[in-house]
Order: sequence, then structure tokens, then C-alpha cells
Amino acid sequence: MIAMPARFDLVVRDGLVAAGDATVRADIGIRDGCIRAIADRLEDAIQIVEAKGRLVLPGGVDAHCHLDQPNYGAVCADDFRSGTLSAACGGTTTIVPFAMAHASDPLAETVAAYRRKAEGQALIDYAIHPTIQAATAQTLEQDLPELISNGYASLKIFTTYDDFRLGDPEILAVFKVAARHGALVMVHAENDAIIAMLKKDLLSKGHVAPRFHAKARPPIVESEAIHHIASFAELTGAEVLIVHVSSRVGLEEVTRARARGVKIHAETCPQYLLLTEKDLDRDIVEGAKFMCSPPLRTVADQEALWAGMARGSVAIHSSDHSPYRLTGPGGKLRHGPQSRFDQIANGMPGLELRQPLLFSEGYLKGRISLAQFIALSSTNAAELHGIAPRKGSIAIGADGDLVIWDQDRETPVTPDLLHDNTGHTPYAGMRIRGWPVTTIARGEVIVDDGHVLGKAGRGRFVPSRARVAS
Ligand code: DUC
Ligand code: ZN
Ligand code: ZN
Repeated sequence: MIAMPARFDLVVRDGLVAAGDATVRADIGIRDGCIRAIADRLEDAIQIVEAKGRLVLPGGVDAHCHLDQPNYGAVCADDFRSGTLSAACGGTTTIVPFAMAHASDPLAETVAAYRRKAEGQALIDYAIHPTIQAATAQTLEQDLPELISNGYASLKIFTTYDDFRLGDPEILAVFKVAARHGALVMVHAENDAIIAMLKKDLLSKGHVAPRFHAKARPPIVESEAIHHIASFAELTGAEVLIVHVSSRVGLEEVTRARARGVKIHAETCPQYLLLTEKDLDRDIVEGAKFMCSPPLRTVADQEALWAGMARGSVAIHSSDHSPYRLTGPGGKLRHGPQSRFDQIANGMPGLELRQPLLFSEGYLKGRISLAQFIALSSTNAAELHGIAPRKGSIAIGADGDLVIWDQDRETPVTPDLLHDNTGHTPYAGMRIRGWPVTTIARGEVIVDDGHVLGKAGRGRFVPSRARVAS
């Protein structure tokens, strides 16, 4: 007698599966890494994972994180191995970090070299955003169109930082190429000239403590730059995503532009929803943990961002995981314990806590619905960055990327809880309600109740597809 192969490699049994605004009690069957069936009862599986009536949601998609990236002095504490481990332990099954190099390096080579860094290291799947630091003819006419059609259809540019920023003519040129070839352009939008002027004024008065970081980058720095970028997007027809929107006035610029038909979206991050500039008002070593750019804002800004999430004017909740150890040669305080605010590397860890924080503070506190949680933390990022429908939702044919949530678990945050390499977290001391207890990636249980079962290197590249060009 010939044995018939099992119908499924894995069935997640008896979950409360999110389907739009509702949840349904169902089994999910996965074969060859993809979801093949969602039904009341599925049998004939090699492995059964009992969800026991708990929520089963799509694996998280974190489309803004920095891993193994050169930073002109500071050293990224996480590579693909530690970064993806940390992400998986927090219920994220796909990441999209940035291929960044020196401006003079050819873009195509930078991207190929970055792909090699992920191979053999990544625990979960990944796409890659090329970062455009120089809009040369080679980049605009050859590398960029080729990359876009070869699975890199989501780019990033900066309007600030001497080593990265593009000037207006270059931004317009990139936007024209992106519009023609159907790429999304992520923009770090802060007005460089205002920052330079305010920084100079502050330093000349001896205002060097971490809290002056926020004074050097007030909200108008962001809103001016967003207005500027929205105008360029309107003119060229490019689709843009303003990353890490931090302020009420910044979000208002996005909302206004959207209302007049500009293809512009907003992303925000947990730090802008949960921390404030008061957190910077500590001594240098402690304050350094709370330094990111744009800087932390006020409670009123937090409220505007939460409201924007609930209304749909914020599309994506990403971590902007920018990992630096506190001390040591490449750490935040690499210029010493007396570092001035402008010498401290900007960024904080977030890959692991992004989902649990939004679940606890957003969904369980009633600030956003479950459907909004899913959209903000998975589906919208997958759609905007060109990796849907394979990623970001529970549907027949999608990858079997699922997370089982224990809504009753309470987890105190300590640096020891986390699997990244920074050794600190700005959320230490918080209690998180609800936890992603089981992470399943392409049908494989990779994390279960704190035990890491997946192997580094199992993660694969997921091409980002270009949108239909206008
Ligand atoms: N911008 C980012 O996107 N991440 C880290 C710091 C920064 O300025
Ligand atoms: Zn940025
Ligand atoms: Zn970033």
C-alpha cells in the first residue's frame, strides 16, 4: 500500500483568527510554507499547534529597521542574526532594513553586498530598501530602474545629515524615476538648515545636555520638511512614505496633502507614542538611551499620533530599530561620558517590543481596534512596500506567517527580556499586557513560549514588487 502524504505540514488548531473587523474560531492549514485552508476543523497534518482559543494574527511586518549598517563612527549593534532573532521573539516574521553605504559606492553593489550579509544569518524573511545617498546619472538612469524591477521597489532618502542628504534637484530627480518605475520613496523629512542653525545657537550657549537634542529639532523642523516633500510628490506624482512622523504638526502636513490627492503616507514608531521629551531630561548616560531623530515630543503630540492611527491617517507602525550599545568604541557614548547631544548616536532598539507595545498600549487600552492593530503592524506595511499579499495577512495563498497571542500574559520589561545586542531599552520598567507566545514563519514554529526553535539562515529574501506606474 502506498502511504498518502499528509494534507498539511502544520495546522494551527482552534485559534481566534482575525478576519477583517471580526474574529472567527478556526483552524489554519499550512503546506509548503503557504496557507492552504482556513476552516472549522482541519485534520491530516504532520504537526498540530494548539492555539486553545487564543488570538491568531498575521506575523508582524517591520518595514523600518537598521541592521549591520555603516554609520560613520557609531556601530550598529545588531546584524541579521541578532536582529531577526529579536524580531521573531516579538512576533515579527518579516523585516525590511536598509542597504546603506558610502555615497560614492555604486548602488547596485551596495544592495548586492547587503543581501550577502543576510544570507545564512536571517531567522525570518526580509526585503531590502536601497538608500539613495547620491543621485548620480548611473544611479538614476541605470541602477535605480533595474533595482526597482528586480525586487527593490521601496527606497529611502534623507533631507538631513551631511553624509546622507539629497538636495532639492536630486530629490526631484529620484521622485521622477520612482514615479516612472512604480517605487515607493521613504523620506526622512527634517529641515537640515533649521537644525544646523539651532544646533549652533545651542552649542554656543553651552547647552549640550541630551534634552537640547529636542530643542535643536523642534516640530517645525519636521512639518516644514514634510510640506516640502509633499509638494515635490504632488508635482512629480511619486508615492512617498514619511517615516517616523513624530509630531502633531508633521502629521497635519501629511493629512492636508492626502486630502488634496497627494500620494503620501505616514509611518510612526512606538517611541513617539509612548515616550516624551521629558525622558531626555536625565544625565548624559541615561538621557542617551532616549535619543532618536526626530526627537521625542510631548503628550499632545502622542495624542495626535494615536488619533491619527485610529482615523487611518497614520498607515504604518514600525520600530525604526537603530541599535547602538551605550558604551564602548561604537556605542552612543563613544565620545565619552561627557558627550554633547550632537555627538551621541541617534536611535533606540525596538524590533522586539514594537508589536507587544502596540498590542498592549493600543489595542488592549482601546485606542485602536484589533483590525487597526493588524493593519498598522502588518498589512499596510506589506502593501505599501510591495510584499503583499504574500506577507501581512491571513489568507489562502499567503505565506504561513502567524502569531499566537496570549492576551492575559503580563510581562515586565527589562533589558534581559530582549534578544537584541544593545543591552538597554527605553521601555525598561513598563508592564506589557498580552504577548506573542508562538511565532510561526512559513509554516515553521520558530519561537514558542520563549524557546527559539528556528535556525539562523532560514530567512529568505522577499522581492518588493513595483506598483503599477502612473
Ligand atoms: N533616522 C532613521 O530613520 N533612523 C535612525 C536615525 C534617523 O535619523
Ligand atoms: Zn530617519
Ligand atoms: Zn530609521
